[in-house]
Amino acid sequence: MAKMKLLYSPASPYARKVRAVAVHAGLLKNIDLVMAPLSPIAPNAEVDARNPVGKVPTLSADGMNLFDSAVICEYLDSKSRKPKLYPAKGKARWTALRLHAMGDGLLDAALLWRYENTLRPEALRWSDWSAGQMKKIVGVLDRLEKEAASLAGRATIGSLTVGCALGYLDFRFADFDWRKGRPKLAKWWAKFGELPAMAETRPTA
Ligand SMILES: N[C@@H](CCC(=O)N[C@@H](CS)C(=O)NCC(=O)O)C(=O)O
Repeated sequence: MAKMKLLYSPASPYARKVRAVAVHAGLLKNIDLVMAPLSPIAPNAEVDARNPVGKVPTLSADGMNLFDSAVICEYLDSKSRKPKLYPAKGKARWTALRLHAMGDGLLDAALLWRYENTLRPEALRWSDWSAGQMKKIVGVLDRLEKEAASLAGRATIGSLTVGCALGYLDFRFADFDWRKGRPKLAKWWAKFGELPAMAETRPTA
């Protein structure tokens, strides 16, 4: 298989999803990992040249530049000979995709909160905006606690994404005790987080 190239950041939870899928699929050895530091106010020329949205992860493979993480994950899964992370059909598929959307939704809100509170000049910060993002984070966590049973069983793109989202909260929101009042989710993550796909992709600053 021709070498692929992943533009990524070791702290990015979306890029972690892609790396986790690559570990699960046994494809990491086929991917050159290239660090591409960036933020909305400090773009990266190499990323911009491959991805008009200017975000990581961006994967170059088969003569294509692929983004965003959901597309890259599905591409890697399509190349995998390991058990598929995207169930082919039926309720299993929609459960996995819905969990994927919840994990990504949590991450989108967490990243917006963080940009607001770290990148934006302090005098311009808007607390209602941050509170609105935090409400989404709490809403997803509470829903996941109620639906923790749907995370059980073989890993899917849904459970991997939820894992990356919880790992991101541990990494960037350490003071926010998401485990409090959510024992089922905490118990699930304690075990799931030890899978190679998760253990080998822990975020670093
Ligand atoms: N929906 C995108 C989100 C990717 C994303 O927001 N990545 C962040 C790093 S964690 C980024 O590139 N931010 C730079 C920017 O927003 O300009 C995906 O799933 O790939």
